[in-house]
Amino acid sequence: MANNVKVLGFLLAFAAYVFCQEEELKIDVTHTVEKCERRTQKHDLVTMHYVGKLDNGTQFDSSFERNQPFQFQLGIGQVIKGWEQGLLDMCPGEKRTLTIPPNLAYGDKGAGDAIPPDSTLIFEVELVHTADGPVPPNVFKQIDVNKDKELSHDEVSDYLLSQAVQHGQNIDKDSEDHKNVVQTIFDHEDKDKDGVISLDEFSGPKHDEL
Ligand SMILES: *[C@@H]1O[C@H](CO)[C@@H](O)[C@H](O)[C@H]1NC(C)=O
Ligand SMILES: [Ca+2]
Ligand SMILES: [Ca+2]
Repeated sequence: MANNVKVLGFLLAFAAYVFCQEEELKIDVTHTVEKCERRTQKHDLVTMHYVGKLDNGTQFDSSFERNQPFQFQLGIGQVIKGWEQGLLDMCPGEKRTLTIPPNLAYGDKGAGDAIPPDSTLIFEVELVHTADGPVPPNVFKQIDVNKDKELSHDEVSDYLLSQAVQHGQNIDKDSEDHKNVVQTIFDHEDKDKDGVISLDEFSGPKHDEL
């Protein structure tokens, strides 16, 4: 019985995964500008106005109503994936309608009372301003001391110890606590369980250009 439930759970998760993969972001440019000073790129600080709606037309958020545009940095996970992808290569003054499937928005959890689970979101966005933002540190590169583009147990362990020292803490490298922390990181990050964390697997700050 318990096994059947497990198998069923797995099949459902797999089906949801396959289904989600098929859903893509839709970008409609609704207003273009003739003279574009600069197009948005990863790590830009962008200022924008937006109206957010559910796909049945119910509005759940609007920066116009607050009378204040929203500012954030692209490419560092501050906003939903649909925004990260849908606001690139955009000119100040340009307007777009983004139709964002749940897997690129708030997924099967939804958000607060306003956004139910599995909601497709429609955002009407207008880029007000864009400017260079700070490039975040490449943590992967910092950890990968021997530069083989993989993180070993020792490299992760040494990195954590060096971070602790920088924060004025002294951790015993052979303590159970420290070993558990390293193991937890590998449980989470080493997806294919080959004992090293590859650049693809690594979920922390990294750049493609290594
Ligand atoms: C749209 O969906 C939301 C959330 O399910 C619901 O609260 C709202 O009443 C719906 N609006 C319309 C116009 O059907
Ligand atoms: Ca390495
Ligand atoms: Ca791996």
